[in-house]
Amino acid sequence: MKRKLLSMVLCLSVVAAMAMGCGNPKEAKNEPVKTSDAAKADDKADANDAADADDAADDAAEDTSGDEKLVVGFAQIGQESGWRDAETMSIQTYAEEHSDTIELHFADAQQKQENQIKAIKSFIEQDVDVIGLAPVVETGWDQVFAEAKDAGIPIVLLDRRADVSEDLYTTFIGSDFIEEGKMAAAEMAKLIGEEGKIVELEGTVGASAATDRKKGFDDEIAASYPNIEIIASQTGDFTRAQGKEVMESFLKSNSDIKGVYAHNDDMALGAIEAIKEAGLKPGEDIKTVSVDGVKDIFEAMAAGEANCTVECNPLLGPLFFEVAAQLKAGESVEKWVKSVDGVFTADMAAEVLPDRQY
Ligand code: GYE
Repeated sequence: MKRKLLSMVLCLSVVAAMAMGCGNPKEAKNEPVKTSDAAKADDKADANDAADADDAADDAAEDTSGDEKLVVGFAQIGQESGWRDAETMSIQTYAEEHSDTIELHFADAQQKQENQIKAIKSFIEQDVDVIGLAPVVETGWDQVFAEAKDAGIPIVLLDRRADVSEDLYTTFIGSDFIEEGKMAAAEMAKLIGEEGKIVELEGTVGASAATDRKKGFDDEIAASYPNIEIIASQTGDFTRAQGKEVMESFLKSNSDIKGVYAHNDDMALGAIEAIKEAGLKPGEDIKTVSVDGVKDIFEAMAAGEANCTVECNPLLGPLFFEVAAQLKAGESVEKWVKSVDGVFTADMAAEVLPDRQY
């Protein structure tokens, strides 16, 4: 009882801190974190037919468990971006709304792989039904995944891939990052008239979302746009602060940058600040293309300060629990449950902005 109260207090401060935009208290330990009613209001949107997923997850959880709950451990990366916060909210809200059939153990690894590994080990000890993981980097998972496999607990990779043999995880739910990079390259080419110097802000070193967004973009530029030159490419770790810092240094050493491609919107938003501080106009003097589709980039596009975003939907909670319920029921799932991404340009921003859910 005491524990429940503590977790509610914790969760209320999480939601309050998130609402103020200052990040939430770190959850280094594997304490279950529950969300409050306030959070639910923010996360009503459907992700990839989330409504269907919602029903199916409900059915599956009820059909298979009787009065036994679906117990899921989720090892989140951290709070590096608006996208990540939206995903966390989607997972926690879904679990809270289905607390009669679902028990969620949530860990925030504060961007550290060692914390994610610790969380997985503790989920194994707790003998959860399914382990969910957004792997901060691609490599280094073999041993702990093998431990989960030995314990008979399936691993579901959410939103980023892990570089392990296929028998060590059940499925990957997420986007085709190479395709996102290619779409971004085509948009950048259009924006700058297929010629000129551009710079690239990369995501976290070793993260599949960064490696593949770079590969898709760079390969497409090299193959189809001989007059576009990527003059600098450096990591900004998927954060706004580092996106700004790296862009500042790019601007100091180059005077003729025509475009910036950022592996996520937060880094683009940081770059926009740096461009303004350098006395240039983002969206005009320097065009922007980024990935995610968070509300802030739509606002920047509507204000004429950003040009394009490739949407990557973070509202994966319903789908994740649907898959978890299927696994608990012993059903097989596809090896890759693919998210569908789309391109949004500045001219669409004002119209779609009121309906953006994250
Ligand atoms: O694009 C970025 C986040 O893994 C797809 O991680 C995700 C990426 C997302 O921090 O904003």
